[in-house]
Amino acid sequence: MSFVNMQDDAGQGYGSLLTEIDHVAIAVNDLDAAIQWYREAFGAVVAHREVVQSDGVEEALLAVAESYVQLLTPTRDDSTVAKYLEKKGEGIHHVGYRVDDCAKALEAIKAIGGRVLDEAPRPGSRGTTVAFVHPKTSFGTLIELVQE
Ligand code: CMX
Ligand code: CO
Repeated sequence: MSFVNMQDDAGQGYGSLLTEIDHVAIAVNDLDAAIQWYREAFGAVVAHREVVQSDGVEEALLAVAESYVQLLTPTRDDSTVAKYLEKKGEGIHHVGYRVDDCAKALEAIKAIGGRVLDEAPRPGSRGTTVAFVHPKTSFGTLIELVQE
């Protein structure tokens, strides 16, 4: 089996707007229990913890190389994550793709007829700029575009 290394001099994939997996987000019922499990199982520790009022969630970011595991729990009943937990139970909620320019990546999705959840980039956790893409557009995966 051959392997073609599609990288340019800067180490980026050719032409891709995606520069890194920023985070894998997992919806959990008990944030502290999930943090403890990751610590016991992997020695993983919390690099950042934050309540994001606008999304009705509290999240803990566990650093993995240049990326994060984002443990996510609702802070109120009308949070989208509360609805998710109720309907589907605990599990992978979304994937955060890191991009250099969130607005540009969002426009690229709109240009191919994609359904976006944010018409324009907005503030995310840890000072990032983010925009969400509807899972029905992206093969059943809720995507968060993350610009640091
Ligand atoms: N991943 C994949 N599919 C999902 C999903 C998810 N996380 N959440 C809902 N869906 C699917 C449902 O299964 C349902 O599909 P069917 O119609 O086939 O049954 C459909 O999407 C609609 O689901 P719903 O339960 O009615 O949910 P809503 O439309 O009310 O909300 C969504 C879903 C994606 C629009 C909403 O979660 C949203 O706006 N998310 C963006 C913001 C967000 O997730 N914030 C929290 C994280 C913040 C952070 O990371 O910092
Ligand atoms: Co996220």
